[in-house]
Amino acid sequence: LPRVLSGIQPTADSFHLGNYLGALKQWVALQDDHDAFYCVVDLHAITVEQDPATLRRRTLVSAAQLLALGVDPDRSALFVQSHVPEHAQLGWVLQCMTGFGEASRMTQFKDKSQRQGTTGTSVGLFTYPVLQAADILLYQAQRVPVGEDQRQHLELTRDLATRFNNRFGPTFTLPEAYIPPGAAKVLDLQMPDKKMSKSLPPAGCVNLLDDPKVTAKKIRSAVTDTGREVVADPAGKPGVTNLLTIHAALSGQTVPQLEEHFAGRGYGDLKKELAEVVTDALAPVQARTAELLADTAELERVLAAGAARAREVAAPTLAAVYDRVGFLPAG
Ligand code: AQP
Repeated sequence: LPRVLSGIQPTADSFHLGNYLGALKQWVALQDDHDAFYCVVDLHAITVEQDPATLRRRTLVSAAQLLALGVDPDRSALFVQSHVPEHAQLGWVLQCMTGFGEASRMTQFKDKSQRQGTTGTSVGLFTYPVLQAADILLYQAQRVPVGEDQRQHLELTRDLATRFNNRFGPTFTLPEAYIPPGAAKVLDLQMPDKKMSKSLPPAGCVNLLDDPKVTAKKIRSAVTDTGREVVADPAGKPGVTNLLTIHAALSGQTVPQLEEHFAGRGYGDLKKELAEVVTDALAPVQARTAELLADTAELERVLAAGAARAREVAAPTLAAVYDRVGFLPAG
């Protein structure tokens, strides 16, 4: 089976619709015909300042949501990144092969460091994409399901793999980004020129664990565009197009079908129906997440088994890397 790997940061109390439709939905689908490795990337989470108790809680909440969304631990290894020390170990080797200028060109770093300011920006935030490359290359993953915003990091990963292979001999599989055609970039409901993100004000971001009333209010208040017709037009009507894209991704209908369905009706109808579609889709996810968090024993068992399985694959990759770069065997 082809191998797939992806990760998500435990940096919020809930994932949002962008995370789900851009990435996590594909995580679930790919399990059917892939050997899947999925991780909660807590090492990445400390690239910005964290509160220890909050990080611990969010790591569990993240794992619970992944299971509730349909990640199946019998078919996929679900684990916490810090439980597999090979990530940090390979990360260091790859950092030593990354150019300073090359890392400086990453747009996510430019955006995030601007928000943090120079004193708040850690070196870890700068080398984040290199650790992400290590996450992927350790597992010899062929596919990486991510949203559009991750395309540049995937390119860096491929460049580093190629560089290593050319210099030390074939070691890493070259991975490809697996970006969904429909909802690769879910937009913020208040600022539909930006991707939905937990770092923007909460009104524009629909969280999977939001109360249904809160979700309905966020959707009702979504910024729409001038005009009245419910039609997709990414340049002229980004807000309405975004609502249609979310609807289509969750309801399984196509955007043209939805345009026909809403013909002669206004934005208010679209928002009302979308709120129902979203809250109906999220209700079982919320219930299952709560159940898993009420007694975390099962969750902890799943994560321990996932880490053991991950190490079976990660350890031989790291051993080959250490050997090829010239580290003396430990004996
Ligand atoms: N708006 C989005 N549309 C589509 N996909 C998205 N992803 C994130 N936002 C969108 C995808 O979600 C996965 C998890 O990414 P992450 O753990 O790196 O989270 P993030 O990108 O940090 O999420 P945010 O909310 O955007 O956080 P900030 O504001 O801190 O940058 C990835 O596959 C990502 O593509």
